[in-house]
This record gives sequence, structure tokens and C-alpha cells, in this order.
Amino acid sequence: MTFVQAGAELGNQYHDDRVLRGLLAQRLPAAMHTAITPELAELGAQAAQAWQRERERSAREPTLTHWDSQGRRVDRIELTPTWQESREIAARYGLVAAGYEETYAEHGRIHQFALVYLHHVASAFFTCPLAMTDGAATCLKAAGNAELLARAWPRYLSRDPATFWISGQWMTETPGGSDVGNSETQARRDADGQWRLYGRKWFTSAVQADTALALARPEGAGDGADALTLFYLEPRDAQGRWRDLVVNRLKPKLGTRELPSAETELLGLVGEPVAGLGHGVRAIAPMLNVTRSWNAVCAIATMRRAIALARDYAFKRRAFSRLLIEHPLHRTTLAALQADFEAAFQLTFHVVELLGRAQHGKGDAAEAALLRLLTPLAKLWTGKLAVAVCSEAAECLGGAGYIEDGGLPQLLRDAQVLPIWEGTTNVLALDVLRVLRHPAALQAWRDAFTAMLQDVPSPALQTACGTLRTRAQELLARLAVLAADPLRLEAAARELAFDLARCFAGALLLRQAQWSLDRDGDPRPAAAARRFAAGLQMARDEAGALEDDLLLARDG
Ligand code: MFK
Repeated sequence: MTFVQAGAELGNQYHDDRVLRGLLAQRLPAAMHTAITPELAELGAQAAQAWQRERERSAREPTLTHWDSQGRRVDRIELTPTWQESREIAARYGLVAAGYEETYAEHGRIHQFALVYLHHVASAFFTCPLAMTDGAATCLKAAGNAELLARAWPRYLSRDPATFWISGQWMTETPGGSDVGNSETQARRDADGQWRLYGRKWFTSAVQADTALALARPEGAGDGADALTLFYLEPRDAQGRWRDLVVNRLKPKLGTRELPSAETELLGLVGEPVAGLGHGVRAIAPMLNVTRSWNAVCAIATMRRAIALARDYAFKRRAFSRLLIEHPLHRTTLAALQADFEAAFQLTFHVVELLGRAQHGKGDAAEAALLRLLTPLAKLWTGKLAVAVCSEAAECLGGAGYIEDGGLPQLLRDAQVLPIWEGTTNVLALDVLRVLRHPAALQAWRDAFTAMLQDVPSPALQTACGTLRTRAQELLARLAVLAADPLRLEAAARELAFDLARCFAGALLLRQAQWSLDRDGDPRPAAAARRFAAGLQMARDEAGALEDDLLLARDG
């Protein structure tokens, strides 16, 4: 009998996640935390079960059938079982609704995104249409379109699977990917005065959504982004048949294979302007910011899953006479992943918290400016980090990490979409420059950063605080110099954005570490904060580093 290695397994993804539990304990009122714990634990258990189930069944993808037996064009899309179940789970747990309901007021967004974080990997990217649905709800609200709000809002926020609607976001066209202003889709009025859309949408994620928001150029409106109008669409009739639209093909993608992304052609599909004519990019911007927050939440969920598998394996796999977890270098590798993840987690949930506060009119102008800046920062940094973390976690399992049904290849493939969609890293870095043109944004960043570090008195955290202060000073000085040279500023935009994200995330992690030390002396967030800050310096041979690695590697 030859040796058979036990594979990596998952426990309850809520109970096992001290980072999530710590954040909820720190940021939520105690009664709310207690009230939402059972459903979080339920989703945590479901996540582990779904992971096991997915590993055991052969890969499935949606299929597209163009014609029926009589030769009618039907473009029927058959979804995977996970996708069929996901609509029900999404409605029942209120994965969109929880972000808007008044039950927990400004904390509702933390509630919602804790649920999303736990469910994302189990959802086979049903989180994509949920993100767009959330974005569509925000967009309709921002536009104040009473008719559309009455029609779609209750459906988007429904907790009843029978009435719950999901929305798509149809922006991407062959000449206009990131540069949406090149869009070719035309809008023309018909004899009844209705707007009808004609053109090809090149990448419509979740094509089977009940509604979609799409950009199109009203006839005669002229060129450029500002001439585009944002339209609301209902692409299917009550029987589920496509209205004036054909689905040319489903996209053969690197990952997110259960997500039915399609190329479609609009053949006069009726559309309703959401926010009057023109200024379409401005009108869809609220949606972009919401979906970018979802992107960051899904990125940290992906990281957490990859690390959980690598950690579990480290306690099972023996090499060179010891478990992997007993090797200092392996521990250091896991600890680095954990520290990056914890910092990314803090930044992402800070964006979530600010989003909830802004929605409930709690924040001031400085907070709004900070939210606008941190949203692209969180999206661009976590998207990149998710790919790196999944790649390293796969390596932690050696050859087993490269085997399809172990699950890490799919995580890695799926992670690669996170830096691409919803604005690539470079497009978002340029968005950060767009925000920084308003001095209030950087001022808000600086004030919040400084205030957080001032609230960290523990001697055990002072080296890390010092490192972050130095990095931030260097960064701000560099920004000031580059501000006078637009070309060099643009060339450096990505690096500057990463630094802005990392410094702020490090400060949030220190705030969490101080809170944990004060509350019950838990040293793990402090270990993560020190590990993360030291990583920014590229030198981490100070006393205590190995002990920190041990803490972080053993228990995330
Ligand atoms: C796991 C779940 C995750 C999520 C799933 C989502 C799946 C969906 C798949 C997709 O649909 S991916 C495709 C998404 N496409 C993009 O994200 C487009 C990327 N391109 C950009 O983000 C460009 O920056 C953008 C098209 C928004 C703007 O380009 P322009 O043409 O150079 O616009 P301009 O003139 O700078 O800005 C126009 C207006 O919008 C300005 O306002 P004003 O008209 O009032 O001056 C900008 O300030 C405003 N604006 C732009 N970006 C904004 C924004 N306002 C608020 N927030 C923003 N992010």
C-alpha cells in the first residue's frame, strides 16, 4: 500500500475566521453582532460544504442553444446547478437587500458584505450579477428616477426568490472597453417615441439578468463619453424570451466559467433613460463605485480561502521529517500571505463601512472624499493581491496545488478576473489621479491616517507605526514633486496608488491590533501589523519576527 496524502479541507468559514470575527466585534454594536452571528455561521458552514461538493463534481459551464427543433432562434442559456441555487440563497440571505434595509442603519453595509464575503467562493461568481444589482439600485436612487425606482427597486431588494431581480451592467463594446466614450451602440426613437437600442455589447456579464443598465448614444448626440446616455433595459419578456436581442456566443474565459458572460447584439431593444439624456458616464459612476467595492470584498474572500487551504495542508503534510508548519521558511511564507490578507481585509471593510455611513448621511464631506479615494485604491490593490496570494498558496501545496480538483487552480484562474474587470489596475490608478485633483481627498487620507496612528499607544506597535509614518512621508513628498510634472505623475500612478493603499491599510491594521490588545490581549493582529509594516520596509530581521510568523502561520 503506498502512502496517500490527506488533502486540504475547510471548516466552518465563519468560525475559523478570526479576522472577520474581530472586525465585526470591533465595528458593530454588540447586540447587532450577536443578532447576525447565526446567519453568518450558517453561510460559513455552507461555504465549506459547497467547496467539498464542487470538488466532487466535474466542471460545469453554462451552455447556449441558438435554435429550437422548429428552427426558431431561441438563444436558450442553461445555467449550472450552483447558479440555479444561488438566486435563492442571494434573496433569502438578503445579499443585496441587507445593504439597504434600515434594520442596522449605517452598519447595514458591514452586515451585507460580511455575508457576501462568506458566500462569494461558494457562489460560482453569482456575486457578479449581485454586485451589478446593488450598483443598479444605487444608480437608480442617485438618479432619482421615480418611475424606475417604483418598478425595479423593490425587486432588486427583495428577499423573496420569486420576486427577486438581478441586473446586468452593459458597458463594454469592441471599440470601447476601458475607454467607454468610444461606445457605438445607438439609441433611436421609434414611431411611438420609445427609445430603442441598436449595437453590439461585447462583454455582457450575467447575460440572463432580469434588467440591465446600458450606455448608448442617442442619434445625433455627437461623439465622446459625455454624449452617452444611461438606459434601463428589460431584455426578456414575461415568458423569459429575449426581446429585441440575440446572444451571439458565450465567452470562452480563463476563469469564472459558470458565469454566463456573452456577446450580444441589440436589435432595437426598448430602453428607458435613467437620468435624462447625456452625461451617461457620470450617471453610471455610482454603479461603478459599488461594484468596485464588491470586487474588493470578493478579492479578500478569495485570498482568505486560498490561505485557509494552504494552512490546513501545512498541518497535514510532512516533508523532511517535519510537518510543513514546523519549517521556519514555510511559516514565514504563510505569515506573509496572512499579513497581506489582513491588511487588505481592513482596507476593504473600511470602504464598506464608509459606504454605509455615506448612504445614511452620517459622514461629512471629508469622509465622502475619503470614500471616493479609497474605493479605487481598495479595488486595484486587492485585485492584484488576490492573484499573487492564490499563486503562492497553490505553491504551498506543491504539485497538489496544481491539480484541478484540489480547487486551487480554479481559485487562481478566477482571481485573475479581479484586477481586470470593473476597471483594470491602470485605469483605476488613473481614476485615483482623477480623485487627487481635488485636494480634499488627499487631505482626508492624511488626516485619517494620522489620527489612526495617534490612537496606537502600545510599545509593541511603535516600530510598525514609525515605519508607516516614514513610508507615508516619502509618499506624500513624492506626490508633491510629481504634481508639477503630469507625464511623470501618470507614469507613477500605479505605484503611488499601491503605496496609498498599503499605508492606509497598515494604519487600519494597527488600529485593529491596538483594539485587540486592549480587549483581550490577542497578539495575532499585532503580529500581522508588524509583519505587514516590516514588509513595506523590505527588512524584517528584528527581534520577535519569527515568533510573529509562528502566530500568523498557525492561526489566521
Ligand atoms: C465579484 C464581483 C465584482 C463585480 C462584478 C462586475 C462585473 C461587471 C463586468 C463589467 O462590466 S467590467 C466593465 C467595467 N468597465 C469599466 O469599469 C470602465 C473602465 N473605465 C473607466 O472607469 C473610466 O475611467 C471611465 C469610463 C469611468 C471614465 O472615462 P472618461 O471617458 O475619461 O470619463 P471622464 O470624462 O474622466 O469622466 C466622466 C464623468 O464621470 C466625470 O464627471 P463630470 O462629468 O461630473 O465631470 C467624472 O468625474 C465621472 N467619473 C468617472 N469615474 C468616476 C466618476 N465619478 C464617480 N466615480 C467614478 N469612479
